[in-house]
Amino acid sequence: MKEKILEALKNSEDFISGEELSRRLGISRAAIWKHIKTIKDQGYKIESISKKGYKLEYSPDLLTYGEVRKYLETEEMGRNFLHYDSIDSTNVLAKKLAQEGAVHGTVILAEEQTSGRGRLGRAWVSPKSTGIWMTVILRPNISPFMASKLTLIGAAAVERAMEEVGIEAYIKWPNDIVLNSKKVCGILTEMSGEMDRVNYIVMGIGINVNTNSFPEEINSIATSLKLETGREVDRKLLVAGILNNFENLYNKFIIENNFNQVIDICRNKSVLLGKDVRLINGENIRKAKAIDIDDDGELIVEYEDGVLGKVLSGEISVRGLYGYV
Ligand code: BT5
Repeated sequence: MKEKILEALKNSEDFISGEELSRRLGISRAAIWKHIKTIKDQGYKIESISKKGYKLEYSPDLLTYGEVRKYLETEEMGRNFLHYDSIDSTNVLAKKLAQEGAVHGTVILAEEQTSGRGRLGRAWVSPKSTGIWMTVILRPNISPFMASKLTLIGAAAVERAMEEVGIEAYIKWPNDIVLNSKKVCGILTEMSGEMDRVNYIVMGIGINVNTNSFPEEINSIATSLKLETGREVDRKLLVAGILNNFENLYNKFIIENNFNQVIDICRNKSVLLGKDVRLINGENIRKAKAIDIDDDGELIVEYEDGVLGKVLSGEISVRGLYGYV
């Protein structure tokens, strides 16, 4: 109901009376007044004048479904959309909701995460309303070993969406998006499944959008779209753009088994190819040269002894990025 009232206010250039709203929406004027109060508490400025009614003066920069919806062109992604002011981690909640049966395409988005997570239990810095911290719940009918491909679909969708808002970003296989040699986005894909069947997958995407500064410990490796472009970027457009592109690329892969476009994007926008890299596997570090990304999304490397190898996932560091000299 709250969304409907906001919608009506947004569509009306002038004041709209409580009576009119109550007639249109079939609830009492007292109920309208209560909803208006909650909407105001969210940061919307609504002028109210007796006899005239209500007028929306200002909408805050919030990533609610009501704000994102008008840019969404999807059928499934983001059509069930849960928005939180503050939450521990969208991936953690997504897993719980997926376990309880949440539908494919459900998006959980928070303005702030108090315990955002990266891979291997690392922390993800997620300050209030300056970034995009969201997780999509997916229920693909694929075998578990295909799951790592979804991270690449996510990375390609983020790259496309950034391009659509005029930002040229690069992909650091498999889960980072990079701008001017610094990390602007990370993706965390987690799966629940059995040997031959995926139960569900949650894909968390974290993007530093309008962040002005970072804590000391990541200051040298992290950046934001605003810091690199010198302008504020509309988070709503970016969220919708990611979901639109993701649904497209995801359906091509799942329905048509067509992964070409994703691979093309990951290859053309790769920061790794042709570079000397270190493959990090716990304590084990191996030097290699990144040669290609094959049609399955695996990284092809050439080790120092000239032997070629395939890397399915993992930690890669590359000279010139994130402070590695
Ligand atoms: C990632 O892990 O890059 C995956 C990040 C996924 C975050 C999203 S936000 C929505 C969803 N909910 C969650 O709780 N998580 C997902 P990894 O490759 O392990 O990189 C983590 C490392 O990146 C950290 O150890 C830091 O060095 C660095 N880092 C932390 N916060 C950062 C930030 N905001 N921007 C750039 N780098 C950051």
